[in-house]
Amino acid sequence: MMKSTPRALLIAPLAMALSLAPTHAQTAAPAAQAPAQPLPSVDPHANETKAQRDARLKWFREARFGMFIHWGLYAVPAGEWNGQPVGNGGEWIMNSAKIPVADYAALAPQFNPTKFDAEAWAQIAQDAGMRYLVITAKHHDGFAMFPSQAGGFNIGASTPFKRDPLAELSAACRKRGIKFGVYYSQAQDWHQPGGAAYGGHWDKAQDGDLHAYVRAVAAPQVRELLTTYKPAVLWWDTPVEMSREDIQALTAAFAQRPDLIANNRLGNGVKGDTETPEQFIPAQGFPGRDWETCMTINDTWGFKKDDTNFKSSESLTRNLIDIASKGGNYLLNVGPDATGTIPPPEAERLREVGAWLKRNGASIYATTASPYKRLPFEGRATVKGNTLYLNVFKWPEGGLTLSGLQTPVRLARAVDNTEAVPVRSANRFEKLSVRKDAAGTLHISKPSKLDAVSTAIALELTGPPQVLEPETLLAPQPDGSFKLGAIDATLQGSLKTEGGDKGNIGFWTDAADAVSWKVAAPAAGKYLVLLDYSCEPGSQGSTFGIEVDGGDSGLRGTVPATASWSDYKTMTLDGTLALSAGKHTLRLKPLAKPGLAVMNLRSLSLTPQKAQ
Ligand code: H79
Repeated sequence: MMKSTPRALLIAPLAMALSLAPTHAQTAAPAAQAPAQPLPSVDPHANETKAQRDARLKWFREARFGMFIHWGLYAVPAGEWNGQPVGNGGEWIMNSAKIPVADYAALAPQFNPTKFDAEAWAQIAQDAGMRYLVITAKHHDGFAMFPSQAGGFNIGASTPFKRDPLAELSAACRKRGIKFGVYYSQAQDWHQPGGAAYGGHWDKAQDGDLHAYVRAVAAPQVRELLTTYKPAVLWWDTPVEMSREDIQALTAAFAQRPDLIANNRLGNGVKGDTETPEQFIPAQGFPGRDWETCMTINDTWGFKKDDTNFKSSESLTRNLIDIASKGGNYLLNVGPDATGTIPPPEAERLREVGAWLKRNGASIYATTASPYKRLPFEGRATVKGNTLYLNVFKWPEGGLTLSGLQTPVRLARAVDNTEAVPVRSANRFEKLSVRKDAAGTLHISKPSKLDAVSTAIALELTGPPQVLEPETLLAPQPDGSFKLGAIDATLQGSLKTEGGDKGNIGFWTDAADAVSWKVAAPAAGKYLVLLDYSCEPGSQGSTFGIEVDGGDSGLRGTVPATASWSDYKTMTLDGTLALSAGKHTLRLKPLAKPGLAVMNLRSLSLTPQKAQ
């Protein structure tokens, strides 16, 4: 299932496993050539100024919440083939069940989603508080959800449904001020000859040249999409083996949409506008980059009739708050069925998120990332101008406190208290008291009504929030042991954390990347070192060492395999780590990486050894 796949490592193995024509690496390079001139960038936005970029991305940065829609022919089998449930996402069924091209194409005449109502879908998005929408114009199965001149396998030519969902939906969005976007799978296409396929082609009808496919189908379809539906977002996916010429062909029509926002999945090193963490929330965001977490509402993107593992509206809302606090957007998916209906349990959860946003949206929309890495309560912070918003998931028993805020508080108020203050207007709100103690810590009074999902509070300051957060210096737990987790780690290189407080450090595909923590040892002592880690079979055997304050401690480890990237085990290193009293920097540094990645690391624990 998608849930237990090595999220941190999805894209790399995908690129490696695709069966394609020989790559440049496999072609013998001519010897003794003059060094190649760096080629001009193929990124259409490479030359814009910061001001131009800020203007282009303004709406996206303010939007914070969007609807992803995966809708296509795969809604017909709905996760089942020949009466058997098929694993993986519903939109992957053709590949997962290795369905022959002709058999899959035979689904098209059965696809007649007469209940499709673009107005109703756009209304669901609007009621959820979503400010943009991205729909699959063509997924990996190669079926275009719009009548296309550039490929015969599409909703206009191949189905009894004689309508154009993209035209209807883009119009319904425009009416409501919702930005309209399209997803387009530019490399994988399991129907057209030459299209790429994860794991290789399984039907001769798929064979052909990828670059010819891009020229004949993908690039012309992208042009059709940009000129006909005038999308604000273009969402590429699974880039593989895209040559410079492919990229140029695919982006040739960008000139028609100068304000287009395109993600980082085009290929050939094009960075695009947005980072796209899939199915996870990066623990520390992507400082300096715009980003968007895309996530399923259950465990599939495309409709599966048996998947009822819906996330609660509480966790969806808190995900949105978490993402906003890290400066990102939440692109939350729905998977409409073959009749054209968004499953009612999905619509219902979106309505509930929307109800919370209606009351507390000021703490989300048009905000920027939290100035805090950690808060002393379960919750998150965001910033808008001179206002610091706190979203408190669980009101602390001992009252709400906040340290490190240097900017004076002018006024503290509840963001939502429509019940406590019946006549609500711009200048009617519930005021909260703020007391500053001798240590400079703020104590904020409790609003009369707490929200079960998250209580939003606004601290209006005399200027933009200045925060002096004490460096994350980890103190021992009551039993004398130290727990060094992902959220407190300092990451070097391209390492990323995911999953918040209980998260892990992943994407460890470069052995030059290291991770460190700062600890404060109350007294000199010796510690056993334990790792909470995972490592998929095939990637085991990486070795690493532990440094203390830049010096080699002599401690070494070798990573054994666990069942999968999501199966965590504990390993104890041979020997002990000696720490003198005081502050130290501990660094875990790979020495060799024979496989794809070093490991996923949840935490390092130091357990004190009794003096002999
Ligand atoms: O459209 C959604 C996914 O279908 C698509 N991106 C999101 C937005 C996506 N395509 N590929 N991937 C994500 C990553 C690859 C996942 C894989 Fe697998 C893991 C390919 C093989 C193992 C999932 C599990 C698909 C097949 C088995």
